[in-house]
Amino acid sequence: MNQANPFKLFDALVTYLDEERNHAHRVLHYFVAIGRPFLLRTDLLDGFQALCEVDGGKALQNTPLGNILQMSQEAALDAQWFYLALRPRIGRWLYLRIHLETIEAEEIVVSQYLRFKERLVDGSKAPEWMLEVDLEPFSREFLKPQESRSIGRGVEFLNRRLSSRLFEEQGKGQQRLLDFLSMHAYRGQPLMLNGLITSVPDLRRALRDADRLLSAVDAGQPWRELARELTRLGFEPGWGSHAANVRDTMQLLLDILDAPSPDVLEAFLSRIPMIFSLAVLSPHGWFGQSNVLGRPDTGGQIVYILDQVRALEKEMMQRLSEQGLDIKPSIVVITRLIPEAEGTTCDQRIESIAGTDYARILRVPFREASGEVVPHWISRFEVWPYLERFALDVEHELLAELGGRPDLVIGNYSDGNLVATLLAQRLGVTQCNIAHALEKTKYLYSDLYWRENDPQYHFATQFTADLIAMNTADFIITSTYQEIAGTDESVGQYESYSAFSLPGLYRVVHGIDAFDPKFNIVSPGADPDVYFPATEQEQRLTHLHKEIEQLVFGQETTPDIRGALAEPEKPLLFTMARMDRIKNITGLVEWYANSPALRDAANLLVISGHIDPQHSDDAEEREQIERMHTLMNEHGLDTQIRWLGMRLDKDLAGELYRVVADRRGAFVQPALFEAFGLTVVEAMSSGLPTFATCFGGPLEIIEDGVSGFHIDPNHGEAAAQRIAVFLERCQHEPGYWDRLSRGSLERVAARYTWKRYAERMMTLSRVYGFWRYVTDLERSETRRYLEMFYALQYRPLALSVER
Ligand code: UDP
Ligand code: LCN
Repeated sequence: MNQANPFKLFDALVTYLDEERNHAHRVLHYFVAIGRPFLLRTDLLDGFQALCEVDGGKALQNTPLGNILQMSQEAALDAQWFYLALRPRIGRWLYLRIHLETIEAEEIVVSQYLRFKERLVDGSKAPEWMLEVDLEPFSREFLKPQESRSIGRGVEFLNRRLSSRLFEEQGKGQQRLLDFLSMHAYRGQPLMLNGLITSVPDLRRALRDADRLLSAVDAGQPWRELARELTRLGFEPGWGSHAANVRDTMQLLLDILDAPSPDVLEAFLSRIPMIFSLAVLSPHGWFGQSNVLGRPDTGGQIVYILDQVRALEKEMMQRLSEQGLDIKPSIVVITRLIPEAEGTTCDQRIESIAGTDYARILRVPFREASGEVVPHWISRFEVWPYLERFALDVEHELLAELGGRPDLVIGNYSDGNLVATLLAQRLGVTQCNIAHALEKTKYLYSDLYWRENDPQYHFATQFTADLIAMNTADFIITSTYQEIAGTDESVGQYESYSAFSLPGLYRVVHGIDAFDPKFNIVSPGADPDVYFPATEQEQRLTHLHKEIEQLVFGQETTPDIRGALAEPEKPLLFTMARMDRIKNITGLVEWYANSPALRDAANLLVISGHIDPQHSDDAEEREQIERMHTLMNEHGLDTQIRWLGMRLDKDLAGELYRVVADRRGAFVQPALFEAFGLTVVEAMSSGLPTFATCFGGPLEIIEDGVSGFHIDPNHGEAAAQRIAVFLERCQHEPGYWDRLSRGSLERVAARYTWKRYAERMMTLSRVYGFWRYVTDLERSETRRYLEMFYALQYRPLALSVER
């Protein structure tokens, strides 16, 4: 990407357009001739490249116009104007327009740009006046990081801000810290400080006295034996389990009072007993522990949450024990209760979560306005009219279940984040959001053409909910950097909410800022008890081998299986995903079908969908299943592809990855776009070389050629070639497969583990809880603005979704 100063480039463009009018005219009219009102970055770059390659085109290269096009993200045009949205660097945008007759350029502001797009969509119907949503003025006072590399490292920035603030405010910051420490309690039992310490000098004195006392006792002496004397000094439980760590915590606080540093502040805050109970929201449901994966709406999100709560419970228990508190953590995953549960547990109110002691699923039904319970499953695109009432019902049930408020509310996906907003506001607790997959960037022009998509997707409602929830959240966890801010080439999922328009409804000129310190990248992992390398023989589930042998290499087909491998000794290429269009399983089958080299080198194992399209209740899935059959028929693939139209349970899937690794195969994730991609991490954790899409999370998870390979799903032939070359090389150079396998394992161990996730999450919730306490007053303006937006925009939209 061109990192040159965009303002200088703009001046250069003006001069160029003036001096080289002919060339510029040719370029601009080339794009007009395409005949589309909106052009994507690839259209602009490919078009310009094509122009450079024709006669006389060389003169266009390295011109200011070429440079501007290089940094363009999209264009909007009619017969008179050519508008460009420039993204000179990650998260930064500029807009300009060029008049197609005079060939003069001028810079414009974002609302002008959006307005032009609205006119292109709605023509003369586009209203003169539109609601403009602008959240920027509310954060004018807050410092934000400036560098793209700081995006997603919000807590580091916040710690720096907080520590300087504690220092700057001449004692006021320290008093706030004292107030904060004094308010901690658990069910009426004070923690950290009691009423004896009322001023910062008192606190310093007490800390010094305690330090003296602790230096004289045995380091391992438990809190209970120290309690009497420390309570007399003003301290309550929570500082540590024994003399040594109590002393460490107190010294951290003394250091902060002397001269706060970001690291010490984080270390201190992460020891404060603040989080005893969590509410995790995943409303749209079909949430259970078995037989629930595979609905078009459920997949990774359920796997993620179940693994997440197991890891969080462990971490909470460890911290509580280190803090010397005999308190049991409590985690409640809240989803909707579905009476028509089709043999799953989705109709049970409470279900304990396996592998935990204190975590459970609490199911609360959706209700009609009349109060009647909604009996059937509802797609995630249609849950909107039920959520407000659901949030109120959840509040009652949750308070009863926990015996009080949760300390942290974690939302999942657009619906969960909106309910998290409602709950967190009403209960006054810290809110964390997790998107999993924002739909906005998945569907091209889902904002501009929201009306056309409304009957099926209700994007306007969803994006309005997203905007509200991401702005009320105290912090947002993302799985990757690109989820926030994309790459040099592509726009981030959150970044796409910074400016957009829903023609006829409202226009967003500052919706969210990718640089906001509320963003933190905390990536999930894969359950290490299920996904581990094939070489760990003693842990292997060998009793499953017979079943796997039959499933994969059996010569019989059943109503759930198509194809039988004629040469089972060949390595396996393995893929497993829901059969959505965007997962592109049929794309992979087509690449395979058309690549003699790949067909020669390996068999293909597909676990996806159903064999009989009648077994699917989803139109998109049925269409993909039909396509699979067509491909298999047309290319005669039945002896080379084994297609299992079923969902495997976790243990079986885990062992299967290893069986594929035993045979020196590879995993392929061919999606057109993948928000994160848990299967990629699972395959890598099993030591399986992985080929995954270059669009979305896998681009970041895999380092190309080191811990796997990127493939471009839009260039299937090249992708197939890449896989074939790899397999051939493994034949001649056996160490090559091992090298990639090792690379994958090292990568996940360093970045994608649940242990690391839980540590970060628990630290973040404390730091943001403190930040929320320190800045609460300053946030009320934003809250009021968003409340109005909720009432005037979101509610009518949600209520208009057909029940
Ligand atoms: N999965 C499974 N059995 C299947 C198909 C999928 O257990 O037959 C699991 C898979 O192992 C992964 C999750 O479902 O944990 C899919 O998550 P991913 O992030 O790859 O995609 P999503 O479905 O969320 O888009
Ligand atoms: C949803 C997705 O689409 C996947 O890419 C993620 O891996 C999953 O959620 C878990 O966050």
